[in-house]
Amino acid sequence: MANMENFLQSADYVGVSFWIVSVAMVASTVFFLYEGTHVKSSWRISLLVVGLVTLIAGIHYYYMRDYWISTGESPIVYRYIDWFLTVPLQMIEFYLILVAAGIAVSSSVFWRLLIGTLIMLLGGYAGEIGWLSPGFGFVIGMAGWVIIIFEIFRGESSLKAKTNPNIKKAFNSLRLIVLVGWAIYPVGYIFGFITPMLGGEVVNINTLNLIYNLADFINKILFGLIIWNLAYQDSKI
Ligand SMILES: *C/C=C(C)/C=C/C=C(C)/C=C/C1=C(C)CCCC1(C)C
Repeated sequence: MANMENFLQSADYVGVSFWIVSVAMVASTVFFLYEGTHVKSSWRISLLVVGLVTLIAGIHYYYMRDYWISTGESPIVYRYIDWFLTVPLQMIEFYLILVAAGIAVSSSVFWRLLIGTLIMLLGGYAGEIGWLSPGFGFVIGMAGWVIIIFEIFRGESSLKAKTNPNIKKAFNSLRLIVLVGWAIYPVGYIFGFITPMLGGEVVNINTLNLIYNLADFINKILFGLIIWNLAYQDSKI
């Protein structure tokens, strides 16, 4: 008999979700990089950045998928290395779309977004690998997210974005991603770590990974499509 446990099984629905997302990341990378050559030159760097985000995620998903299929464990290290690279790139994107529209913003906008991101991810990582209790890691992670939300809803970038109607629209969609799309991650964490512990059970890695995979699909590919649409509309005229 062949060594079947190294291959995807039909009953492994979390494995199937890893598989689908890994392929979707590769396909969207090709799409974003290709489309980047067709938009107005001021938008090219923005599309390159979203293509890099899905490229980095795609590489990590191939490893996460194999790790999951052959061990049945949560690929925590791969997942967080991916997030530590891709979330800052997405934060740069907020800055880039303002710059692409010719709006001057100070670089402190980017630094505030980066600091919020690092606090958010370090809190989550420490909670997941057991450096901190899952509950305490969660509280730190939430604090980082609040810093980001504050900057894009009330900070300098939000005030500057209001000055251009096109950018205002895009900024509103990106805000929705960060507020609603990103909310899927802490929900995954709660279902994976907090609720099982309240019931005295171990971590629920199936639900955790399924929700994270769905969240990455939405927040990387949909995020990229919003930027692509903005670039596309702006290049037509
Ligand atoms: C491409 C990857 C993205 C956009 C990842 C985003 C991750 C988050 C928004 C994670 C958030 C978390 C909290 C707000 C609380 C603590 C646990 C985390 C790290 C899952």
